[in-house]
Amino acid sequence: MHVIDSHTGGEPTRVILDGGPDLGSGPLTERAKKLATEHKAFYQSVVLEPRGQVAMVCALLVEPVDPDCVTGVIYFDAEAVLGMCGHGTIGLAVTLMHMGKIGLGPHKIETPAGVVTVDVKDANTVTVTNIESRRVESGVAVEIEGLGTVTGDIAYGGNWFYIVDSSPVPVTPAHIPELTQAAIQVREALNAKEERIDHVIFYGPALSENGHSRNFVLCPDDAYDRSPCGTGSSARLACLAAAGQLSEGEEIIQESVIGSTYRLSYTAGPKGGVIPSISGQAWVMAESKLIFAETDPFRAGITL
Ligand code: PYC
Repeated sequence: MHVIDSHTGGEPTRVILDGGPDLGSGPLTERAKKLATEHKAFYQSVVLEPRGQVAMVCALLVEPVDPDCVTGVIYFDAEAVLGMCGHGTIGLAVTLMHMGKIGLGPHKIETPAGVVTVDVKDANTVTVTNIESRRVESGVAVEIEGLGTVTGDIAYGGNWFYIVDSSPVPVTPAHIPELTQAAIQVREALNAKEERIDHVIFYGPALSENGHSRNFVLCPDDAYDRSPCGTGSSARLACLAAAGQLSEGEEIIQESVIGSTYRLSYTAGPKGGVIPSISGQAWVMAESKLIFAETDPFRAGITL
């Protein structure tokens, strides 16, 4: 299995070029469902240690249905198949550029959440125009032991997010273990009522002079996003727009918990949401061939 690894603002993406399971040629939503329900062992073997690593998101390349797209892609982490992935799409565009498959300028990519556009500015810099994103509920309160009442918005940006504007824990690298624990508690409390939330985001003040805010993003596999999270930033843009806190075309700089940044803005969407624009940078780190030896006791990954 040939793979190319990159990172976007510190968050790794492994693009799988060949050797994935046959998912058929139906709509990407159906192929993603098939991957999730019938091939968990395959996707965990690629992403889990020792072959992968805890923060990694994989991008399985598939034939697109839409002939205008340069590729189709299905993203997954160790726990879940994702509808879309912003950092992964920036990493994928930089990888396709590195391979000589695309050049500078705009290209369409098909994901299970819909068709997105990447505008490749240089070898490392990409702007993603995501699918229409929307706030679905605001002021949703949950009681969390040790934290008290936590209030946030539920929003969709290609994945489902619960977004807390004023983090119950300081959003700094030193607090990552507590942030992780608090976000897991929040996700479990919310999903005890209704299984919908796959990511939780806590927002705090920016640490840089030009930053709008800094975020901590908990992913489905309980790893935190090293990047500011493209789909999470899309959901957040929808919330800011719905609350009248950000105008169409206004640009903000979003910091991740480790200090990497995206430039974000939106235009109004046709269905009342927002069309997010996410600009970030990725670097290719490795081109490898993964080997799955029959005699390797951990060929399926370490599952504890
Ligand atoms: O950038 O959308 C994103 C993302 C989702 C999970 C990790 N990164």
